[in-house]
Amino acid sequence: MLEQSLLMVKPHAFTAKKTGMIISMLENNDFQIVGIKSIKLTPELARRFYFVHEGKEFFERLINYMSTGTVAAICVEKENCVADLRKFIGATDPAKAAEGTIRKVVGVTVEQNGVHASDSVENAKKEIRFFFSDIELYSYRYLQY
Ligand code: IDP
Ligand code: MG
Repeated sequence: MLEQSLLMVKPHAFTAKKTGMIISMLENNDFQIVGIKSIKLTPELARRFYFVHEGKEFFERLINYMSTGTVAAICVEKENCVADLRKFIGATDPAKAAEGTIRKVVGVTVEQNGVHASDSVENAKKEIRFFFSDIELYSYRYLQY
């Protein structure tokens, strides 16, 4: 089924100028860009985005890290997008990420693992809505030039 998902480039990867390469990796693997922006999350916004992890041992560090610098939010579309994107980003721990995955290439540590991707169709819808309004999303899939 044609689906959309949300990929976020984390602060260290954005600062290290990896965003362009990540976009190329997505486009070269049939993920079509439907929306894209950069934003500096406040701690409050990071808390809202990662609320499911509230109370976990790493939560405060994650919130602090995610609000240290710019992130890029990218809404992508393809068949089976949510599962395919999770597979394409690789394991949470970059040391365990498979060859050719985004985290294998840009991940440094479990926290600084380069990118976030939605983990379900339902969460993808919420996360896309978190970053984008209607006029910021457009699927050119059926346009022909
Ligand atoms: P995911 O990003 O692969 O979906 P989650 O378990 O949802 O992984 O965790 C969200 C984020 O929290 C991870 O991407 C990672 O940056 C951070 N995180 C998860 N587990 C740990 C940990 O044990 N130590 C430090 N950071 C962690
Ligand atoms: Mg997750």
